Amino acid sequence: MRTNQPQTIYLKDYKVPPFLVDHVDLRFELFEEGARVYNSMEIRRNPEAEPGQPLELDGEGLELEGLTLNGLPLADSDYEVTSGGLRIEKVSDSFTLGVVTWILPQENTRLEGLYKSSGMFCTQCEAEGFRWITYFPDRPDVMARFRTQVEADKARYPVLLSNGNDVESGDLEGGRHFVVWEDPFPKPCYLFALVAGDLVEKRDTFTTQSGRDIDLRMYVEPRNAEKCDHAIDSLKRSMRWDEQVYGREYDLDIFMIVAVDDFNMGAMENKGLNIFNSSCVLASPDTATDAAFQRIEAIVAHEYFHNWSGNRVTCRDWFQLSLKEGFTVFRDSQFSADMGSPTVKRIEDATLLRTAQFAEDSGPMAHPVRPDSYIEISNFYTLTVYEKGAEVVRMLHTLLGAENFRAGSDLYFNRHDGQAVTTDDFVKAMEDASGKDLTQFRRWYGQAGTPIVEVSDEYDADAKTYTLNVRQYIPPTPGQTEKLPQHIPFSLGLIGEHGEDLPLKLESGETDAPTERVLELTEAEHSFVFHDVSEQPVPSLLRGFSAPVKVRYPWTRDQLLFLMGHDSDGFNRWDAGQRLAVDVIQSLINQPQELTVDPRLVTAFRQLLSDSNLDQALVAKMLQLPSEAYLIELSEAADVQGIHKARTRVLNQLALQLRDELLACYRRNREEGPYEPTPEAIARRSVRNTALSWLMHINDEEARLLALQQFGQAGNMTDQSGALRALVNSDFEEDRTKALGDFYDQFSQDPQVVEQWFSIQAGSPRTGTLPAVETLLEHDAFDWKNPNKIRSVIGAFANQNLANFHATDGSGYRFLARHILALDSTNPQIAARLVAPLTRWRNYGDVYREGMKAALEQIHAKPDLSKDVYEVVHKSLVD
Ligand code: B3K
Ligand code: ZN
Repeated sequence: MRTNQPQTIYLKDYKVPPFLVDHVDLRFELFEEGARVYNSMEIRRNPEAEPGQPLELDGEGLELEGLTLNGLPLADSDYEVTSGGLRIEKVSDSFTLGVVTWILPQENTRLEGLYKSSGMFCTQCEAEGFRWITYFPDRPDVMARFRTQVEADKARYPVLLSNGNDVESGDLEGGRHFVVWEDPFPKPCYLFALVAGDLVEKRDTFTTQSGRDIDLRMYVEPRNAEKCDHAIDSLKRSMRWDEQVYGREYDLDIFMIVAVDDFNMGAMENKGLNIFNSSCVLASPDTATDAAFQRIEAIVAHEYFHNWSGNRVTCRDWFQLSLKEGFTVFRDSQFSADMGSPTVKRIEDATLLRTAQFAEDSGPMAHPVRPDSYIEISNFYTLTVYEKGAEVVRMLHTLLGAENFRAGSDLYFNRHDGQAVTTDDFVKAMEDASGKDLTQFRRWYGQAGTPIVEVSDEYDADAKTYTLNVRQYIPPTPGQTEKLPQHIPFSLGLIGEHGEDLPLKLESGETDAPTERVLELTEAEHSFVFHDVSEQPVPSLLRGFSAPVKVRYPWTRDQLLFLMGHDSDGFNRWDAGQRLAVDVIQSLINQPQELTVDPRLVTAFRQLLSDSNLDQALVAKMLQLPSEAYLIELSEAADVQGIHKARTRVLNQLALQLRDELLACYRRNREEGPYEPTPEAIARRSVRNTALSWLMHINDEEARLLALQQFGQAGNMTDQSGALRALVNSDFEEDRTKALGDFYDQFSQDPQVVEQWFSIQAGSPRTGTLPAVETLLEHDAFDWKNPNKIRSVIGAFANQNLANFHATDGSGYRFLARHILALDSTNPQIAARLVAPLTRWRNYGDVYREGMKAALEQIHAKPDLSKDVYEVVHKSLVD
């Protein structure tokens, strides 16, 4: 067992920093055996803090080599090195502190602070990584101007980068050289970055709306030189969009992007020097799928948008993380909607939220968008803070309207530029600019859990009134048993018998009534009466997923079919299809084989496959059956094997009955011309690859030939990996083995493609059996130090391959626990993320629960468990 209980940090304990740092002068000497960091800080007492406090700086894993106060060495008795930092009891009101530390980037497997990744030095400081580089007040409300000198061997590390502008460079003795960087904008140390390596530079220019030329520079390893165009184009589109939609212009003269292979997450918005996981920035049509192209565009935009929402205006403390993340995710999702299909983007966001964030909300780690406490902040980079946080901002946009929202964001940026602020400051700016009272709306930040909105209706044919009764409540979450009603924008329409939208008259005789309204739910219960309704309508509820809530209404299958075919809201058309499929699948769980799939579902899918006048981007989404993960989320005591079998049965039945339509659809959507990642082309590829995968599920011989042909002749990775995935999920064992071998031989030198190759296998119910996954871990290309490889094998197995992971003998759980324990010592952040599939053990059926719990207990018992893993495991086990 862990001997010392890790400390919990509370929002209510927040105090302003006792000392401020105005300026930091850093000098890095990078060597093969380690790095020396010279840090000189101009510090002064914070006039707003309690007087007389000692100076305390954060530091972890540092070897202190020198310490001076105003240039004079400090005596040993004048300071104390503690486990988490450095304490100097007596200091004056303003002084310069010099610190020299020696660190070991080569041995840094945690990938926070300064570390080495394939021969280059790089950093990751958010949230609390800077303390692994030097002693410093490592908190976001201390904002300083940074000057950074980087020194290294010139031949090995010709490129030396840091934040801001390069102001000086030159040669040093012994084949070494240096570059000095100056960042004129004060920033918290979590935005500090350094890169040193042998990298090629790709250059471009962007002219801002006010006519300034910005130097765009992308740095990658030479083998990746041809994979930069998409990221650079995405960056330019993002820069233009942020000017047009938010009036935000870039502020430095240079904007740099660097790709590194070993990275704990997707990317990082360091001021002027964004660092990316290679898999989230490098792309070429023959190595990256459509999904990767879209992900890259979104992440490049996200990091760029942080320059205003995060960097110019930053967070006061880490409880406010959603201030920058929720807002920036909302901004990147608006951007992606504008670049492609808004309905498809909304479907993707809602799917992620309903599958994974709702699960988080009903599990042991449930927390508000603005958490009240944490043990390890890295564990709070969650779907709740990011995606639900973005939904909260979206609801503000809906409630205020686009114009007031823009006025609110202008006020927010102008009022708080250069400051570290709170989510409440954000809402206040929206409130002040719009004049709308957002008092109750603020509960979205403080209450955890997914609101449930129950709807019932009555139609009075004589009075021609239609009444909607709406009730909202939030189930209890850990530490929050009583919840108050929230302010929910609830968008709806009513559909008449011919599929037309009916006018929504809240008063009888109302003229020009709209056919869509956003009702504002504020009470626990409401009744809305619509007048002059001449026939019993079908309600289209929560159009566009206007709030992150669960809607309950007793739809019949016929009503869902009707909405699928007629709803003018594309999102709700898709949603009706999902609800229908969920209902059909759920009704077949553990039912006798003779029970057939509802023929109405078959008819609905036939229509989707055959009508080429439908929006193919929407059709591509509507053809996807609800995932096993979503079906599990919807269950009380999930029967994973039952869900897997029922879903597979529906898939097989649909494929058998629609074979001819699937083949025709495949042929109709065959690729023509050169690869283009446009929404239309992406939709076509998605539809045809879905058709192929369904046909391969039933081992269709004609489809087999098409799959082999597509695999061999594909001109892009979407089609090539689509064919590979279809082969892998078929019973054509010989073809599958050969295709996997050929694919590896073709791409063995490309880490991003090898990661796809791993995840296709580990995520497949056919090829991802536990022994096969164990074999993948032994593969030469697997690397325990590379988070992408860990995610593509262990992550894909535990999160996508649910039938094998949840084997009823518990072997999948023991496997995961074993690897979490090993990773806990090398990379605690990654280890903690891998615990997630075990945390909701209480929501599973009896045959699963004990095994999941036992795995958690086994992890919990490790002595000196990292606080990252401890927090997740401990919270999962407490009653
Ligand atoms: N801000 C970073 C995330 C940092 C995660 C640190 N554990 C990337 C982003 O959200 O843009
Ligand atoms: Zn972000």
